[in-house]
Amino acid sequence: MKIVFATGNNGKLKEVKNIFSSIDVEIISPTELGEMPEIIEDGDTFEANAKIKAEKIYEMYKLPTIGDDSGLEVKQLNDEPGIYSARYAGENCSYDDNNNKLINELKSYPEPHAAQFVCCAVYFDGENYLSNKGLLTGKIIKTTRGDKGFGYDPIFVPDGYEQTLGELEMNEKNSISHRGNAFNALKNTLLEKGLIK
Ligand code: ITT
Repeated sequence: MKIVFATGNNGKLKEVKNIFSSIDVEIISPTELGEMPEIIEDGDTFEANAKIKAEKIYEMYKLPTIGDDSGLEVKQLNDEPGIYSARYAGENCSYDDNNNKLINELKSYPEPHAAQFVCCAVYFDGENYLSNKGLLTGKIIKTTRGDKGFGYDPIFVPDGYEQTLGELEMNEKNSISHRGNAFNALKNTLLEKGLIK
């Protein structure tokens, strides 16, 4: 069976394909089906935005769909950038732009810079609505390390680790990450409810 993953982010897509690779479910992106439309994410929570993505793509392809909205909350910055993580340094900014802006913003605060990643995964198939949230706590460091993963991974060190997420293999990141936690819980609920096998 196929589940559409309503994302245009290739880093997320690889991770979620990996999470579902152990069972007989094919995770497919809107781009692989035809096109990924522009989606206005005007919700004020991670769940609201994940729901907007899942419903919009379900309406396009009429296949069971999962949306993911995620981001980084930095304690000393009152949980910013939060739901605005993708465009923290402005429209069309790069991951490097975001990382540099965050490192600069944190210069005037004492270390450690506690932070957490949040991911909300929402499943919608026209009838069933399921939602799961996952967290990963850690700290932001002053220089980038590692070229695996995406986004803020090179400047985020998970609690209990020396390496950044950018230095971890995908399997290891998925075993502890906000996305791994949210999607593994969602996968288990879908299995329990018999919505996937
Ligand atoms: P889609 O909406 O198409 O899924 P997006 O990148 O715009 O892609 P979000 O709106 O959920 O997705 O923004 C999430 C941003 O938060 C993402 O672009 C990264 O900057 C950051 N982020 C989320 N999860 C991350 C992770 O596992 N590692 C590093 N950065 C992450």
